[in-house]
Amino acid sequence: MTRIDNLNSWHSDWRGLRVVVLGLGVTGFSVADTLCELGAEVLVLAERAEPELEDVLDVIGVRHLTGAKVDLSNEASFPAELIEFEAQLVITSPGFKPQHPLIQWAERSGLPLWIDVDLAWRLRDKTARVAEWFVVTGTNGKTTTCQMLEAIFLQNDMRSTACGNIGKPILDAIRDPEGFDALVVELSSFQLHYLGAISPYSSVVLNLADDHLDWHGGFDAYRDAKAKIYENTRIACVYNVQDAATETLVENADVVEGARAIGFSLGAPARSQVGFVEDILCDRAFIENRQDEALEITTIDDLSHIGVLTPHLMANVAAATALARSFEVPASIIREALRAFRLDAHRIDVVAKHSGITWIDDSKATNPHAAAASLASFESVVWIVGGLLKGVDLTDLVAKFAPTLKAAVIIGADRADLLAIFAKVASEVPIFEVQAKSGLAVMTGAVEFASQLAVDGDTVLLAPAAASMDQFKDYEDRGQAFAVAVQEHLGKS
Ligand code: UMA
Repeated sequence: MTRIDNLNSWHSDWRGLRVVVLGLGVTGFSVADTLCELGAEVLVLAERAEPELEDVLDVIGVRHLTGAKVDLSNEASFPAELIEFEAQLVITSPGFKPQHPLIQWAERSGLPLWIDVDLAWRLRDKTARVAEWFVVTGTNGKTTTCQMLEAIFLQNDMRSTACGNIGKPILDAIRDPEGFDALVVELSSFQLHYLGAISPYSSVVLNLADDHLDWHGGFDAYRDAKAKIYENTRIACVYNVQDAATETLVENADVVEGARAIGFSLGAPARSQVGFVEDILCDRAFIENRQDEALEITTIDDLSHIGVLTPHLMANVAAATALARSFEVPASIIREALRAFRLDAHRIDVVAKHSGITWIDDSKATNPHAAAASLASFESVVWIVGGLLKGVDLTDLVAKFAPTLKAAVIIGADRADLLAIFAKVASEVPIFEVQAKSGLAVMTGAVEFASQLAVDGDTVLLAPAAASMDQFKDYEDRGQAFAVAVQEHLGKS
């Protein structure tokens, strides 16, 4: 047994442990800060860093080598300080690809390689109130599902927070002085790739489709990373009845004895499922007599205020409900929480309705799977599409929705790829290419084109099926620019 194997608690002796932390974004900072509090010796390495974070590290006395000060692009140029440090553990930020020279170096050196979630799991007993973990992944809908589950737990008078990939590093939640009853942990495929052993209360893979293939090096590696979420689950492995791949992952998982496989469905629930009987959401999983009965949770009417009630959103509601019911949250509480729930901006957000044309911002649709959910919801669409494609092929998506497309307005850095795809599988769809390079100008151009094509009854849909960082700060910035461009245009017209 090594020293690392014994470090299983906040109260273990972490003092003097030499840890290399990779990255200085929100994850790297939270890891370095936590380890510093525990008395470990920390060396942070990053190719770029916010000066403010570096300043804080200086104040707390954490060493860091970042930006132009280091060349991390190949092992020969690694700083001498890294080798002299004689690390005992490496904790990476999720953005580091498995092929990164530092990751390769850590693996070759036989060093334990963790992600922040591994550290958080070991430190979860910081306060007397030790939270149960509900872990959520999937290609799409993670954030919405996590937010719904958090809202349900809060309504149930539990201390709960959504954390992880959602934007709040999990170690920030772990270090909360009051502790939590439940952590709703959104995990990305990057985090799951590096994750070691945790044992969540319940877990879910919402859906599985192509995304981040360049990072993982292919679909199989991406799927295998997602599969890890079910490992060691104690109570319920929740899967998507409409997405057979997720059920297969459950079947192959090594879970704690007694853990159940629970399906969520858009259709009527079979035994051990949560689903919709016409317009009523029902539980046939966590009731005594599930052979013959179903428990009403809520109705479509109660959900209609949330926004455009796409099948995708209904699936998120069913998944969050299944997770909450696995913790025995009463139906009436779930219903109340969902009645009060509101979606974040940029998720199938109706920006304007004017002259019979509906303008919709779904900037959050950063991959084809999310864009498909959006496109399927409307009959005649002028589609604003494009951005950074991340190695994902949009051919199937374009081919599938070509019949409902009035036109496509192409934005983003990877426009040439998209133009070729449209020429190949949707040559009848009129195409417009926006040449502007970044920011509002891109959306002003896109909206200008779209407005010339859309007529009464059409939807102009920003659902780019691609990441935003080529032309915008992030997907929120992209959605915001769209909304501003639409308002400016309508102000003029
Ligand atoms: N870095 C390098 N070299 C690399 C990669 C990163 O030096 O090859 C350094 C950067 O210079 C910077 C730091 O690492 O100093 C950034 O680390 P990071 O890219 O892992 O980002 P964080 O700021 O730590 O944010 C991460 C998640 N980002 C990614 O996975 C890319 C955030 O998810 C998450 O909210 C946060 O941790 C808290 O858990 C964002 C995301 O885009 C929102 N996630 C992807 C998605 O949802 O599709 C996976």
